Amino acid sequence: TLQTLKVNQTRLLSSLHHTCQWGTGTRWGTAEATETGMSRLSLSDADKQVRDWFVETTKSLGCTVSVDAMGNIFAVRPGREDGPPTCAGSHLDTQPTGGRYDGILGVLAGVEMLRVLEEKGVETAFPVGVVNWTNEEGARFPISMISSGVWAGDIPLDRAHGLKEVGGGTATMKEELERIGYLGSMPASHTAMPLAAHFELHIEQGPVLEAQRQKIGVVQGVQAYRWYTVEVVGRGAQAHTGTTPFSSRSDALLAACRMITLSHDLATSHAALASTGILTLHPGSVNTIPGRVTFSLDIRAPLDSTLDTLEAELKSRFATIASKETTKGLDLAVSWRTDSVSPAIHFHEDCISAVREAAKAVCGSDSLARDMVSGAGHDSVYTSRHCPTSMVFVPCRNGVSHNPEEYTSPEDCAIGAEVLMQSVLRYDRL
Ligand code: HGY
Ligand code: MN
Ligand code: MN
Ligand code: MN
Repeated sequence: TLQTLKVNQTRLLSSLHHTCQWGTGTRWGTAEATETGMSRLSLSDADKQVRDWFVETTKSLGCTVSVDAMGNIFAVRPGREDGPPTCAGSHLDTQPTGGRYDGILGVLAGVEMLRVLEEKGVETAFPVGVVNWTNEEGARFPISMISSGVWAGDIPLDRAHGLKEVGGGTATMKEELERIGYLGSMPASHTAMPLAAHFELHIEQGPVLEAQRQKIGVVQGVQAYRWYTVEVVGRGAQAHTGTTPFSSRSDALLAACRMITLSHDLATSHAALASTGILTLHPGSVNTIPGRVTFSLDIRAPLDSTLDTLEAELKSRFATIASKETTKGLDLAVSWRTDSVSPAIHFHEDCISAVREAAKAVCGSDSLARDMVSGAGHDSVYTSRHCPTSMVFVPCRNGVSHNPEEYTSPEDCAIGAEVLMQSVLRYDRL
Protein backbone atom coordinates (compact mmCIF):
# COMPACT_ATOMS: atom_id res chain seq x y z
CA THR A 1 0.00 0.00 0.00
CA LEU A 2 0.94 3.64 -0.33
CA GLN A 3 1.93 3.88 3.32
CA THR A 4 4.71 1.33 2.94
CA LEU A 5 6.45 3.45 0.30
CA LYS A 6 9.02 5.62 2.07
CA VAL A 7 11.63 7.89 0.52
CA ASN A 8 15.23 7.32 1.50
CA GLN A 9 16.39 10.58 3.10
CA THR A 10 20.08 9.71 2.92
CA ARG A 11 19.82 8.88 -0.78
CA LEU A 12 17.85 12.07 -1.51
CA LEU A 13 20.41 14.22 0.29
CA SER A 14 23.32 12.51 -1.40
CA SER A 15 21.74 13.32 -4.78
CA LEU A 16 21.44 16.93 -3.63
CA HIS A 17 25.10 17.01 -2.56
CA HIS A 18 26.22 15.17 -5.69
CA THR A 19 24.49 17.59 -8.05
CA CYS A 20 25.76 20.62 -6.15
CA GLN A 21 29.19 20.06 -7.74
CA TRP A 22 27.80 21.62 -10.92
CA GLY A 23 27.58 25.38 -10.55
CA THR A 24 29.56 26.29 -7.45
CA GLY A 25 28.01 29.32 -5.87
CA THR A 26 30.10 32.43 -5.40
CA ARG A 27 30.06 34.73 -2.40
CA TRP A 28 28.12 37.87 -3.19
CA GLY A 29 30.10 40.17 -5.44
CA THR A 30 33.23 38.02 -5.48
CA ALA A 31 34.53 35.02 -7.38
CA GLU A 32 34.99 33.27 -4.05
CA ALA A 33 33.10 29.96 -3.84
CA THR A 34 30.53 29.71 -1.07
CA GLU A 35 29.99 26.57 0.96
CA THR A 36 26.22 26.76 0.49
CA GLY A 37 25.43 28.91 -2.53
CA MET A 38 24.68 27.82 -6.08
CA SER A 39 25.14 29.48 -9.44
CA ARG A 40 23.84 27.19 -12.21
CA LEU A 41 22.43 29.53 -14.84
CA SER A 42 20.14 27.93 -17.40
CA LEU A 43 21.88 26.38 -20.43
CA SER A 44 25.32 26.96 -18.90
CA ASP A 45 27.92 24.17 -18.86
CA ALA A 46 26.94 23.46 -15.23
CA ASP A 47 23.31 23.14 -16.31
CA LYS A 48 24.36 20.74 -19.08
CA GLN A 49 26.22 18.58 -16.58
CA VAL A 50 23.29 18.32 -14.19
CA ARG A 51 20.92 17.66 -17.13
CA ASP A 52 23.15 14.85 -18.39
CA TRP A 53 23.13 13.34 -14.88
CA PHE A 54 19.31 13.64 -14.73
CA VAL A 55 18.86 11.94 -18.13
CA GLU A 56 21.30 9.13 -17.32
CA THR A 57 19.82 8.54 -13.87
CA THR A 58 16.19 8.46 -14.95
CA LYS A 59 17.02 6.19 -17.92
CA SER A 60 18.69 3.80 -15.45
CA LEU A 61 15.41 3.83 -13.51
CA GLY A 62 13.44 2.54 -16.48
CA CYS A 63 12.28 5.85 -17.87
CA THR A 64 11.88 6.93 -21.46
CA VAL A 65 13.41 10.39 -21.73
CA SER A 66 12.24 12.98 -24.28
CA VAL A 67 13.57 16.50 -24.78
CA ASP A 68 11.50 19.19 -26.50
CA ALA A 69 12.41 22.28 -28.51
CA MET A 70 12.83 24.32 -25.31
CA GLY A 71 15.09 21.75 -23.70
CA ASN A 72 12.35 20.63 -21.29
CA ILE A 73 13.24 17.09 -20.21
CA PHE A 74 10.43 14.55 -19.59
CA ALA A 75 11.49 11.30 -17.92
CA VAL A 76 8.50 8.92 -18.01
CA ARG A 77 8.20 5.52 -16.27
CA PRO A 78 5.55 3.26 -17.88
CA GLY A 79 2.42 2.16 -16.00
CA ARG A 80 0.04 -0.74 -16.47
CA GLU A 81 -2.04 1.35 -18.87
CA ASP A 82 -0.84 3.79 -21.51
CA GLY A 83 -1.67 7.46 -21.28
CA PRO A 84 -0.27 10.86 -20.31
CA PRO A 85 2.00 10.68 -17.22
CA THR A 86 1.32 12.17 -13.81
CA CYS A 87 4.50 14.14 -13.26
CA ALA A 88 6.61 15.67 -10.53
CA GLY A 89 8.21 18.74 -12.09
CA SER A 90 10.40 21.70 -11.28
CA HIS A 91 13.63 23.30 -12.53
CA LEU A 92 17.40 22.72 -12.39
CA ASP A 93 18.49 26.29 -13.13
CA THR A 94 19.30 28.74 -10.33
CA GLN A 95 19.69 32.44 -9.71
CA PRO A 96 23.18 33.94 -10.33
CA THR A 97 23.98 33.85 -6.61
CA GLY A 98 21.19 31.55 -5.54
CA GLY A 99 20.68 28.69 -3.17
CA ARG A 100 20.92 24.91 -3.34
CA TYR A 101 17.23 23.98 -2.97
CA ASP A 102 15.13 26.31 -5.16
CA GLY A 103 14.03 24.14 -8.11
CA ILE A 104 16.40 21.20 -7.92
CA LEU A 105 14.82 19.86 -4.72
CA GLY A 106 11.60 19.24 -6.64
CA VAL A 107 13.39 17.47 -9.49
CA LEU A 108 15.51 15.29 -7.16
CA ALA A 109 12.45 14.41 -5.07
CA GLY A 110 10.89 13.18 -8.30
CA VAL A 111 13.99 11.06 -8.98
CA GLU A 112 13.75 9.66 -5.45
CA MET A 113 10.11 8.72 -6.17
CA LEU A 114 11.26 6.79 -9.25
CA ARG A 115 13.92 5.02 -7.15
CA VAL A 116 11.35 3.94 -4.56
CA LEU A 117 8.98 2.66 -7.25
CA GLU A 118 11.80 0.69 -8.88
CA GLU A 119 13.18 -0.84 -5.68
CA LYS A 120 9.70 -1.81 -4.48
CA GLY A 121 8.71 -3.06 -7.93
CA VAL A 122 5.59 -0.89 -7.91
CA GLU A 123 3.50 -0.91 -11.07
CA THR A 124 1.46 2.30 -11.26
CA ALA A 125 -1.86 2.33 -13.04
CA PHE A 126 -0.61 4.95 -15.51
CA PRO A 127 2.81 6.32 -16.40
CA VAL A 128 4.47 8.61 -13.85
CA GLY A 129 7.29 10.98 -14.66
CA VAL A 130 9.68 13.75 -13.66
CA VAL A 131 10.09 17.01 -15.60
CA ASN A 132 12.88 19.57 -15.72
CA TRP A 133 11.58 22.90 -17.08
CA THR A 134 14.20 25.11 -18.76
CA ASN A 135 15.02 28.64 -17.46
CA GLU A 136 12.33 28.83 -14.80
CA GLU A 137 14.24 31.58 -12.99
CA GLY A 138 14.35 34.00 -15.88
CA ALA A 139 17.72 35.06 -14.46
CA ARG A 140 19.87 34.42 -17.54
CA PHE A 141 17.15 34.76 -20.21
CA PRO A 142 14.79 37.41 -18.82
CA ILE A 143 11.39 35.73 -19.11
CA SER A 144 10.73 33.52 -16.14
CA MET A 145 8.97 30.15 -16.51
CA ILE A 146 9.49 30.67 -20.23
CA SER A 147 9.72 27.00 -21.22
CA SER A 148 6.61 25.84 -19.43
CA GLY A 149 5.07 28.96 -20.96
CA VAL A 150 5.98 27.74 -24.46
CA TRP A 151 4.72 24.23 -23.57
CA ALA A 152 1.43 25.79 -22.48
CA GLY A 153 1.12 27.75 -25.74
CA ASP A 154 1.30 31.12 -23.95
CA ILE A 155 4.73 32.13 -25.26
CA PRO A 156 5.59 31.75 -28.98
CA LEU A 157 8.53 29.41 -29.60
CA ASP A 158 10.39 31.84 -31.85
CA ARG A 159 10.17 34.59 -29.23
CA ALA A 160 11.70 32.23 -26.68
CA HIS A 161 14.34 30.89 -29.08
CA GLY A 162 15.39 34.42 -30.02
CA LEU A 163 15.64 35.69 -26.45
CA LYS A 164 19.09 37.04 -25.61
CA GLU A 165 20.71 36.78 -22.20
CA VAL A 166 20.50 39.71 -19.79
CA GLY A 167 23.30 42.21 -19.55
CA GLY A 168 23.65 42.64 -23.31
CA GLY A 169 24.86 39.09 -23.93
CA THR A 170 24.65 37.99 -27.54
CA ALA A 171 23.81 34.30 -27.06
CA THR A 172 20.17 33.39 -27.80
CA MET A 173 18.29 30.60 -26.05
CA LYS A 174 18.23 28.57 -29.26
CA GLU A 175 22.01 28.84 -29.72
CA GLU A 176 22.63 27.82 -26.13
CA LEU A 177 20.17 24.91 -26.34
CA GLU A 178 22.02 23.74 -29.44
CA ARG A 179 25.46 24.28 -27.85
CA ILE A 180 24.69 22.06 -24.84
CA GLY A 181 22.84 19.46 -26.92
CA TYR A 182 19.34 20.05 -25.56
CA LEU A 183 17.55 21.51 -28.56
CA GLY A 184 15.08 18.63 -28.68
CA SER A 185 13.20 17.55 -31.79
CA MET A 186 9.88 17.13 -29.97
CA PRO A 187 7.65 20.23 -30.23
CA ALA A 188 7.53 22.16 -26.95
CA SER A 189 3.81 21.78 -26.55
CA HIS A 190 1.20 20.26 -24.27
CA THR A 191 -0.28 18.56 -27.35
CA ALA A 192 3.02 16.81 -28.15
CA MET A 193 3.66 15.97 -24.48
CA PRO A 194 0.30 16.00 -22.62
CA LEU A 195 0.47 15.48 -18.84
CA ALA A 196 -2.23 13.82 -16.73
CA ALA A 197 -1.30 15.98 -13.74
CA HIS A 198 1.66 17.98 -12.41
CA PHE A 199 2.85 18.20 -8.81
CA GLU A 200 5.75 20.44 -7.79
CA LEU A 201 7.69 20.21 -4.55
CA HIS A 202 9.35 23.54 -3.77
CA ILE A 203 10.82 25.38 -0.80
CA GLU A 204 8.34 27.99 0.42
CA GLN A 205 10.83 30.84 -0.11
CA GLY A 206 8.97 32.65 2.67
CA PRO A 207 8.81 32.57 6.49
CA VAL A 208 5.32 31.19 7.20
CA LEU A 209 5.83 27.43 7.64
CA GLU A 210 8.92 27.90 9.79
CA ALA A 211 7.21 30.55 11.96
CA GLN A 212 4.15 28.32 12.38
CA ARG A 213 6.35 25.24 13.05
CA GLN A 214 4.57 23.44 10.26
CA LYS A 215 6.04 21.02 7.75
CA ILE A 216 3.92 21.17 4.58
CA GLY A 217 2.29 23.95 2.57
CA VAL A 218 -0.72 22.72 0.57
CA VAL A 219 -0.49 25.26 -2.22
CA GLN A 220 -3.87 26.56 -3.46
CA GLY A 221 -2.51 28.85 -6.16
CA VAL A 222 0.01 31.51 -7.15
CA GLN A 223 -0.30 35.29 -6.97
CA ALA A 224 -0.20 37.42 -10.11
CA TYR A 225 3.01 39.07 -11.23
CA ARG A 226 4.36 41.18 -14.05
CA TRP A 227 7.88 42.11 -15.11
CA TYR A 228 8.69 45.29 -17.04
CA THR A 229 11.78 47.09 -18.29
CA VAL A 230 11.37 50.85 -17.90
CA GLU A 231 13.69 53.17 -19.83
CA VAL A 232 14.19 56.86 -19.04
CA VAL A 233 16.00 58.70 -21.84
CA GLY A 234 17.05 62.34 -21.89
CA ARG A 235 17.97 63.34 -25.39
CA GLY A 236 20.84 65.77 -24.90
CA ALA A 237 20.40 65.45 -21.13
CA GLN A 238 23.82 63.86 -20.90
CA ALA A 239 26.00 66.69 -19.64
CA HIS A 240 29.03 67.66 -17.63
CA THR A 241 28.58 67.24 -13.86
CA GLY A 242 30.78 70.20 -13.12
CA THR A 243 29.46 72.79 -15.46
CA THR A 244 25.71 72.05 -15.53
CA PRO A 245 23.75 73.77 -12.74
CA PHE A 246 20.81 71.84 -11.22
CA SER A 247 18.46 74.40 -12.77
CA SER A 248 19.38 73.24 -16.26
CA ARG A 249 19.64 69.47 -15.80
CA SER A 250 17.35 66.67 -16.95
CA ASP A 251 18.87 63.94 -14.84
CA ALA A 252 17.61 60.54 -16.06
CA LEU A 253 18.94 58.75 -12.99
CA LEU A 254 17.33 61.14 -10.52
CA ALA A 255 14.02 60.69 -12.36
CA ALA A 256 14.42 56.90 -12.34
CA CYS A 257 15.14 56.91 -8.59
CA ARG A 258 11.97 58.92 -7.93
CA MET A 259 10.03 56.41 -10.06
CA ILE A 260 11.44 53.40 -8.18
CA THR A 261 10.65 54.99 -4.81
CA LEU A 262 7.15 55.82 -6.04
CA SER A 263 6.57 52.24 -7.25
CA HIS A 264 7.37 50.98 -3.75
CA ASP A 265 5.01 53.52 -2.10
CA LEU A 266 2.14 52.98 -4.56
CA ALA A 267 2.46 49.20 -4.32
CA THR A 268 2.30 49.48 -0.53
CA SER A 269 -0.93 51.45 -0.77
CA HIS A 270 -2.40 48.66 -2.93
CA ALA A 271 -1.16 45.83 -0.66
CA ALA A 272 1.04 44.74 -3.56
CA LEU A 273 4.81 44.34 -4.00
CA ALA A 274 7.15 46.22 -6.33
CA SER A 275 10.86 45.52 -6.72
CA THR A 276 13.74 46.63 -8.93
CA GLY A 277 16.51 44.08 -9.33
CA ILE A 278 18.35 45.42 -12.37
CA LEU A 279 19.38 49.08 -12.88
CA THR A 280 21.67 50.15 -15.69
CA LEU A 281 22.68 53.69 -16.61
CA HIS A 282 24.51 55.17 -19.54
CA PRO A 283 27.29 56.17 -20.03
CA GLY A 284 28.32 55.22 -16.46
CA SER A 285 30.98 57.86 -15.95
CA VAL A 286 31.59 59.74 -12.72
CA ASN A 287 31.54 63.16 -14.33
CA THR A 288 28.73 62.73 -16.86
CA ILE A 289 25.06 63.16 -15.97
CA PRO A 290 23.36 59.94 -17.13
CA GLY A 291 21.33 60.37 -20.29
CA ARG A 292 19.75 56.90 -20.33
CA VAL A 293 18.64 54.67 -17.47
CA THR A 294 16.80 51.35 -17.60
CA PHE A 295 15.43 49.51 -14.60
CA SER A 296 13.48 46.29 -14.07
CA LEU A 297 10.13 46.46 -12.30
CA ASP A 298 8.62 43.31 -10.77
CA ILE A 299 5.09 43.91 -9.36
CA ARG A 300 3.03 41.24 -7.57
CA ALA A 301 -0.39 40.96 -5.97
CA PRO A 302 -3.01 38.30 -5.23
CA LEU A 303 -5.36 39.77 -7.86
CA ASP A 304 -4.75 40.69 -11.51
CA SER A 305 -7.07 43.70 -11.13
CA THR A 306 -4.72 45.16 -8.51
CA LEU A 307 -1.84 44.95 -11.00
CA ASP A 308 -3.99 46.54 -13.71
CA THR A 309 -4.67 49.52 -11.42
CA LEU A 310 -1.08 49.73 -10.19
CA GLU A 311 0.35 49.57 -13.72
CA ALA A 312 -1.96 52.34 -14.96
CA GLU A 313 -1.15 54.59 -12.01
CA LEU A 314 2.59 54.00 -12.30
CA LYS A 315 2.56 54.78 -16.03
CA SER A 316 0.86 58.13 -15.53
CA ARG A 317 2.90 59.09 -12.48
CA PHE A 318 6.20 58.15 -14.17
CA ALA A 319 5.29 60.47 -17.06
CA THR A 320 4.66 63.27 -14.57
CA ILE A 321 8.01 62.69 -12.87
CA ALA A 322 9.77 62.78 -16.22
CA SER A 323 8.16 66.06 -17.20
CA LYS A 324 8.97 67.62 -13.80
CA GLU A 325 12.61 66.60 -14.15
CA THR A 326 12.75 68.13 -17.62
CA THR A 327 14.14 71.64 -18.00
CA LYS A 328 14.92 73.84 -20.96
CA GLY A 329 13.28 71.42 -23.38
CA LEU A 330 15.77 68.67 -22.54
CA ASP A 331 12.84 66.27 -22.43
CA LEU A 332 13.04 62.97 -20.54
CA ALA A 333 11.09 60.23 -22.32
CA VAL A 334 9.82 57.18 -20.41
CA SER A 335 9.17 53.91 -22.22
CA TRP A 336 7.90 50.58 -20.85
CA ARG A 337 8.50 47.07 -22.14
CA THR A 338 6.43 44.22 -20.70
CA ASP A 339 8.71 41.19 -20.26
CA SER A 340 6.59 38.70 -18.29
CA VAL A 341 2.91 38.47 -17.38
CA SER A 342 1.81 35.70 -15.01
CA PRO A 343 -1.85 35.87 -13.91
CA ALA A 344 -3.12 34.79 -10.52
CA ILE A 345 -4.12 31.15 -10.70
CA HIS A 346 -5.95 28.65 -8.52
CA PHE A 347 -4.85 25.00 -8.66
CA HIS A 348 -7.13 21.99 -9.31
CA GLU A 349 -9.12 20.78 -6.31
CA ASP A 350 -8.33 17.10 -7.00
CA CYS A 351 -4.62 17.83 -6.81
CA ILE A 352 -4.97 20.05 -3.76
CA SER A 353 -6.87 17.23 -2.02
CA ALA A 354 -4.23 14.70 -3.05
CA VAL A 355 -1.55 16.90 -1.45
CA ARG A 356 -3.68 17.50 1.65
CA GLU A 357 -4.36 13.77 2.15
CA ALA A 358 -0.75 12.89 1.45
CA ALA A 359 0.43 15.49 3.98
CA LYS A 360 -1.91 14.06 6.62
CA ALA A 361 -0.73 10.51 5.91
CA VAL A 362 2.96 11.43 5.99
CA CYS A 363 2.88 13.88 8.91
CA GLY A 364 0.43 11.83 10.93
CA SER A 365 -1.87 14.80 11.45
CA ASP A 366 -3.19 17.71 9.45
CA SER A 367 -2.00 20.24 12.03
CA LEU A 368 1.44 20.15 10.44
CA ALA A 369 0.11 21.29 7.06
CA ARG A 370 -1.48 24.57 6.03
CA ASP A 371 -3.14 25.93 2.92
CA MET A 372 -1.03 28.60 1.24
CA VAL A 373 -0.82 30.78 -1.87
CA SER A 374 2.60 31.09 -3.46
CA GLY A 375 4.22 34.53 -3.59
CA ALA A 376 6.74 33.23 -6.13
CA GLY A 377 5.98 32.12 -9.65
CA HIS A 378 6.57 28.50 -10.64
CA ASP A 379 6.27 26.32 -13.75
CA SER A 380 3.13 24.92 -12.16
CA VAL A 381 1.44 28.20 -13.14
CA TYR A 382 1.67 27.17 -16.79
CA THR A 383 1.08 23.44 -16.35
CA SER A 384 -2.18 24.32 -14.55
CA ARG A 385 -3.39 25.71 -17.88
CA HIS A 386 -3.53 22.23 -19.37
CA CYS A 387 -3.59 19.67 -16.58
CA PRO A 388 -4.63 19.42 -12.93
CA THR A 389 -1.78 20.81 -10.86
CA SER A 390 -0.82 21.58 -7.30
CA MET A 391 2.32 22.21 -5.26
CA VAL A 392 3.90 21.05 -2.02
CA PHE A 393 5.88 23.59 0.04
CA VAL A 394 8.49 22.81 2.67
CA PRO A 395 9.91 25.33 5.16
CA CYS A 396 13.16 27.17 4.49
CA ARG A 397 15.31 28.75 7.18
CA ASN A 398 14.31 32.36 7.94
CA GLY A 399 12.25 32.25 4.74
CA VAL A 400 15.40 33.13 2.80
CA SER A 401 15.72 32.18 -0.88
CA HIS A 402 17.47 33.46 -4.02
CA ASN A 403 20.45 33.73 -1.69
CA PRO A 404 23.44 31.46 -0.84
CA GLU A 405 22.04 31.19 2.70
CA GLU A 406 18.98 29.28 1.41
CA TYR A 407 18.57 26.14 3.56
CA THR A 408 16.02 23.40 4.26
CA SER A 409 16.80 20.62 6.75
CA PRO A 410 17.34 17.05 5.47
CA GLU A 411 14.29 15.94 7.46
CA ASP A 412 12.08 18.60 5.88
CA CYS A 413 13.42 17.73 2.40
CA ALA A 414 12.49 14.09 3.00
CA ILE A 415 9.03 14.89 4.38
CA GLY A 416 8.35 17.05 1.33
CA ALA A 417 9.61 14.36 -1.04
CA GLU A 418 7.39 11.78 0.61
CA VAL A 419 4.31 14.02 0.35
CA LEU A 420 5.18 14.65 -3.31
CA MET A 421 5.46 10.92 -4.01
CA GLN A 422 2.25 10.13 -2.16
CA SER A 423 0.42 12.94 -4.01
CA VAL A 424 1.51 11.61 -7.40
CA LEU A 425 0.52 8.06 -6.45
CA ARG A 426 -2.82 9.12 -5.00
CA TYR A 427 -3.57 11.02 -8.17
CA ASP A 428 -2.50 8.02 -10.26
CA ARG A 429 -5.23 6.00 -8.54
CA LEU A 430 -7.95 8.62 -9.03
O1 HGY B 1 10.15 35.16 -9.98
C1 HGY B 1 9.65 34.14 -9.49
O2 HGY B 1 8.75 34.22 -8.69
C2 HGY B 1 10.16 32.78 -9.86
O3 HGY B 1 11.16 32.41 -8.95
N1 HGY B 1 10.64 32.71 -11.21
MN1 MN C 1 12.00 27.96 -8.12
MN1 MN D 1 13.65 30.91 -7.90
MN1 MN E 1 9.81 29.76 -9.13
